[in-house]
Amino acid sequence: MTATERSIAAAEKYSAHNYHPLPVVVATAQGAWMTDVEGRRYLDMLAGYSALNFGHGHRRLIEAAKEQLDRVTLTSRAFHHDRFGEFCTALAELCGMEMVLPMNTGAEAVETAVKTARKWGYRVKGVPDGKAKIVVADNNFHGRTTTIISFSTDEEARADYGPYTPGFEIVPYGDLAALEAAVDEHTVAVLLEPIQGEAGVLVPPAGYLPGVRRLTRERNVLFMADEIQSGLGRTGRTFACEHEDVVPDVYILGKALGGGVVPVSAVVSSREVLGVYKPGEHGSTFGGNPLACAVALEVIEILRSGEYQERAALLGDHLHHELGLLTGGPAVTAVRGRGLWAGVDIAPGIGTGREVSERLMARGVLVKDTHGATIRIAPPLVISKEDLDWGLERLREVLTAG
Ligand code: IF1
Repeated sequence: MTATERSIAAAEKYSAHNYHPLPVVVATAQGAWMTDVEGRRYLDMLAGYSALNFGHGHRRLIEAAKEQLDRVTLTSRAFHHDRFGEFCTALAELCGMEMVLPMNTGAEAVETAVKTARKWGYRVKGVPDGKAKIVVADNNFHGRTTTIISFSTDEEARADYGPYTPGFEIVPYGDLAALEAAVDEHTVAVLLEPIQGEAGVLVPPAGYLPGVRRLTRERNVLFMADEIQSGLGRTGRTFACEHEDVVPDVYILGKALGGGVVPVSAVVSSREVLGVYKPGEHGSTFGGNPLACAVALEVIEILRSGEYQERAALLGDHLHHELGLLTGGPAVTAVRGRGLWAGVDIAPGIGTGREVSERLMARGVLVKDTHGATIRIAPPLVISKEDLDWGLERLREVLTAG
């Protein structure tokens, strides 16, 4: 057996089959490239679903982690530590907000946002206890906890997990009239991805996000933007909401906030909103730990220069120009996205998203399919134009080889 076969066999035998990974076993990675156990190199065009915006092994992030490892890695929130106040200050400033509640995974941050909106609804807005409603969009993806899949429209994500958490209403994404009709006196928040990732990198119609902003402000409802995948440079701006000059009441962040080194997530908002918490009302063992804060502080410092946002904007224009040339041909039926983020719909005759992903893997490019016929392209923002063009050439080969 090869090293690849041995590793996959062990995973098959001893891990639950809640994923169907491509048959590649990564051993090392640097920048936009990964190397498997056989020494074969692959261009990473998934970047950990945007957790690796700054690439694999970013020197400043690794150094920040190494330095903190020799100081203190965990205190719990029972005590202060010397990176915590610094991290919360820097993140609040990056977001133009007043307060931060740090967690670890994206789903934990979304759950925290749901709890925050409900508590704000009862304690500030004056919604009767137990009546709080949160409006979400169809085809959303906000994580995989029992409450979050309760408002999913993806049967694969929610089947067999009932009974489901009540208090959510689903409206069509991009439909302002439907959203307006759903918001009532018990509505405490609207929770949306500014661009829907798992749904296939769906950019909402122009004017939708500003319309959501206007409506939620008029109705005293929190606009909570899940920027876990769309945020922190991916679309060519720090936040995807910026493309339409929208500032939500609440940012929900994760993935790239930890630089692909450690899980770091957070809810960022005003003192009026996050000020609803009293000690003991919410928490997490690892939330805001020293190692997470040290790495996230370096991520925030990197983002402050705007260099990665600029790269994603410029290279993203090139990416979408090249993908646009494929659209309308026999192989690609549609392309969507912003910045260094694209969803490419493959024509049925060419193959499924999974089949195209496997053909790309054979040519040294790693992407992830989503919902059957779409492949997601989201390389680390550190990718060079040459490497991006090399990856696009492999895609053209796969799409024309048939
Ligand atoms: C998997 C999808 C992407 C997210 C948004 C919250 C979370 C995610 C907008 C939760 C996480 C990940 C989860 C991962 C694959 C990936 C994914 F395919 F699942 F839907 F990116 F599109 N909000 N997305 O995208 O963050 O708890 O995972 O840290 O579950 O397979 P998490």
